[in-house]
Amino acid sequence: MFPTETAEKIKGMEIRGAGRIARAAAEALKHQARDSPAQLTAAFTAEMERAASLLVATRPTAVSLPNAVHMVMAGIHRAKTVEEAREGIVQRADAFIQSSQHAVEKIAEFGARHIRDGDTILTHCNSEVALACIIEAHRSGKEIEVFATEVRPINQGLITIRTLNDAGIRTNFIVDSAVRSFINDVDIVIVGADAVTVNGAVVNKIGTSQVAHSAHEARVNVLVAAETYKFAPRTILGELIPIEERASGEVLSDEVLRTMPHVTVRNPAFDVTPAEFIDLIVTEHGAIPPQMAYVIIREYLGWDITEFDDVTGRTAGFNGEDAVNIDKFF
Ligand code: RUB
Repeated sequence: MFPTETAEKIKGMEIRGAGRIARAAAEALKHQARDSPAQLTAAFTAEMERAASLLVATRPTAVSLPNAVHMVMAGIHRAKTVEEAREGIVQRADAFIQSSQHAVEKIAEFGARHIRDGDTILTHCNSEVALACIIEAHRSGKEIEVFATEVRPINQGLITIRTLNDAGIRTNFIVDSAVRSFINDVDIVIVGADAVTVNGAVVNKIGTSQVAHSAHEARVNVLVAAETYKFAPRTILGELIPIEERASGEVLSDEVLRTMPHVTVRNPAFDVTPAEFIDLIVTEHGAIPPQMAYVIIREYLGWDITEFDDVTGRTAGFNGEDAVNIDKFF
């Protein structure tokens, strides 16, 4: 799929979930690079940068998206010929996709070890990597049960219960507001992440912070499953993660809303869970306490603390290809 179509699908949430968005963007850049008719490196670079910006603009919160685009675009300005630039993009896109899939498998293996035989797990939203941990625990023979939330307003919980059902895992489907009523029946909360900031806060589907708060109060451990490319380098510079606010129609129909001129619908798609409500973040390199997020950003993303101003890896503070060493993901 090419960037325009991929961008539409990401915006329309046909492609969703931070990991899938990142892989789809890498794939789209690869297709664009392969198909580009550009003869000159400047024209090729401009075309790729347009595609990169289009993809990055689709959803503002999942940091996996700019990180993936950054990794794929890294070094494009150093290529001497179009062929060299094209090959670089294709190679880095393939490497990113492969390392991302490998990361999910590794996290599943590590995360499953935190689930004990007989545990009841609560999950919120639909996270590929959180579900991979749960499914791996089940596959390894542990007797487990899951509470899965509905996830208003888009109901991603329906995808989650379908996946859990297909894996043969006993699942309870609850409305979001029932979390506190059931939290004492839960042994561990496992969720995914759209972004992890330098201070260990986790940005994930709206409602995650309420779930984590309830779990903290009930002394239930909260585990976040997050690949390292979901960590947000720019938070080192004090940048905040923008929280996407989506259309009111997802919550209340325009027809009904029109009858209540004094009412405004607010529909943030994500919220921020502070580090103090999170016990562990499981990455493909192992589990860390949230307070160690900075180390992941430094060691595995390789971003410099100095300023950088775009997603293409051109500017100061980003050390080019060596800095984003995709091999580090393996
Ligand atoms: C999805 C969501 C997921 C994270 C992690 O939100 O919040 O928990 O993206 O997912 P949306 P994954 O449905 O709005 O994209 O583990 O699959 O990357």
